[in-house]
Amino acid sequence: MEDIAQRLLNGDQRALSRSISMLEQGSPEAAGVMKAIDPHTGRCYTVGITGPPGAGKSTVVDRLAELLRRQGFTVGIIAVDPTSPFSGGAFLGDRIRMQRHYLDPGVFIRSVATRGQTGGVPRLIKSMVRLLDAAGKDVVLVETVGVGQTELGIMGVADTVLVALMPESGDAVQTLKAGIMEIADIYLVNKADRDGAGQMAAAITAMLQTSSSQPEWAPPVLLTAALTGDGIEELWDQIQKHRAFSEANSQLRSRRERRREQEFLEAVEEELGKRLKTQIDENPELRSALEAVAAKGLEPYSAALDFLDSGFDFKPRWNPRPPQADDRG
Ligand SMILES: Nc1nc2c(ncn2[C@@H]2O[C@H](COP(=O)(O)OP(=O)(O)OP(=O)(O)O)[C@@H](O)[C@H]2O)c(=O)[nH]1
Ligand SMILES: [Mg+2]
Repeated sequence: MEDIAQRLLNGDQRALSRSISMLEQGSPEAAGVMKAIDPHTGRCYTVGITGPPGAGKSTVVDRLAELLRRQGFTVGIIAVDPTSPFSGGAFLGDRIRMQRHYLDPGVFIRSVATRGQTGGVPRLIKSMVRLLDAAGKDVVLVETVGVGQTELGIMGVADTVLVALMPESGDAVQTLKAGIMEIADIYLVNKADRDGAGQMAAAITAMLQTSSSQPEWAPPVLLTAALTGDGIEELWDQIQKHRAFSEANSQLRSRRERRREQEFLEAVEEELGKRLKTQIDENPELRSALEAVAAKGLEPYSAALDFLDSGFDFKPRWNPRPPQADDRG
């Protein structure tokens, strides 16, 4: 185990890939790797990008990666539930563009399917980012689709959060009001080569003026045309500005501290859930409680609370060992 962690720390991409797979599969060895690499993290900068389907998030990520590589930075890309182009579902042009990154050892691309995932996705992504960090990536870009509540959790992984919209995203702006505004550090209206981009930007700006979710940082609203690369340098400048801002007022530090706390709590919740499930078969107390609940001998909600208060032991019992003669007590 130290071996895979050590290879990862030396920048070995295969060790990185394997570690990520271990995390995804919830393999027990993953914890050992996470522990070994943790002291070597904290150097990379994480940028999240979210927004409605088809807004051009992947194209923006692709352009940012290109710009970062030109500046000599190494890049990690995590695409959560990608429909395009990482999964190959996109237009040929996008795939060809991304392929040049696949051939570049300075870019590590990984997609994560949330469906069928056993663990919590936000926790998984946070751990993944730390692996990329430990493997020496300078910048990690995390793309998630949507403007709903789940993305908010996923976006808790990022030091700077971008919300990408396009001229046709009128409905999405309504959704934004409902919550995503709290998390956006920078807005971009992509596909600025199309009609209506200016109006869209004006609508977002107007919406921002009526709120003060981030009193010290006024999120800029940028126009980009990722397909041609227009506005991408300005975007990177703004990301660096936001970074400088949040470093100066120690917002970055507190965000990262909250993120670690969050990851811990999410992992506890996940593990408890898993252990509870395995114990349904193995624990006689739990079984009899379930039977009583089913037979209406116990009311489910109050019984659940009583059950927890009774000091239920959540320790895993993978291989229950029969009592031995020398056991004490
Ligand atoms: N006209 C125009 N089209 C663009 C621009 N940026 C991206 N596109 C196109 O919009 C489509 C969607 O782009 P993606 O980058 O895949 O969008 P996405 O937001 O990642 O999409 P999902 O991951 O599926 O939600 C592709 O056909 C892109 O080529 C742009 O600046 N202008
Ligand atoms: Mg995409």
